[in-house]
Amino acid sequence: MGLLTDLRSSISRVTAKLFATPGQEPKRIGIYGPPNAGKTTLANRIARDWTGDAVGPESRVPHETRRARRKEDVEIKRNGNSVTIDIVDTPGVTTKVDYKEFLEHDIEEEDAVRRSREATEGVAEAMHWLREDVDGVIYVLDAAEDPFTQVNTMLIGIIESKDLPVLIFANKIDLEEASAQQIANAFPQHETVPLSALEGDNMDEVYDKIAEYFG
Ligand SMILES: Nc1nc2c(ncn2[C@@H]2O[C@H](COP(=O)(O)OP(=O)(O)O)[C@@H](O)[C@H]2O)c(=O)[nH]1
Ligand SMILES: [Mg+2]
Repeated sequence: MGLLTDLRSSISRVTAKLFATPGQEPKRIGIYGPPNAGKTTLANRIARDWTGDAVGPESRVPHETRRARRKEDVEIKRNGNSVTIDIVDTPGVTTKVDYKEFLEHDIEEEDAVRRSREATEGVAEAMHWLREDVDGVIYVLDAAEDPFTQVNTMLIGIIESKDLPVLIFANKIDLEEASAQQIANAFPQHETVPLSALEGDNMDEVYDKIAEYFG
């Protein structure tokens, strides 16, 4: 970006801040969790429900979201109140990104290596955003998977140490083997909301809680 463009965008950011109605500044809500938990499916459902367009592609291939994606100014209206949020869909945070995972999904080796490199950078980027740039976190877990992992414990710990408001979403409750209770037991200090982002189950409670926690 050129200096002039930079300057112009800083000026417009400052002016926007100066003239914004107090309390109307959108909150930046990061959607975090391990790969394949359904973060992008959820981000897309929220964006579609309230703005009509999606955030990005959902995929059975792990690490399809390798960069943070953002949808700005999503206005959620609840019980006469409205909250405006910027949804940030992040790559799944994991201890291991292996290019062989991509090979299993019929991706050529060269492409697989590139994807795994991007996924690793994406994880670093997601962690940077968590430290610097989000006002609240939606932590998405696959309710059919074991919630007791080092990554979950570490991320929830970081979120707690930053005193960020956090909601835990127990996703994929449409699956027979899903247990939202197991997730609630794993993180009793936080509120757990069961949902199916894919089927759209329990979205009313999801929006009530988003408005309550982040409004
Ligand atoms: N059964 C079921 N599958 C889901 C649900 N949400 C997402 N998925 C599937 O889980 C896979 C990963 O979803 P995605 O949103 O890309 O996960 P992300 O890696 O966390 O962004 C895709 O195949 C989705 O269709 C859900 O609520 N129920
Ligand atoms: Mg994703």
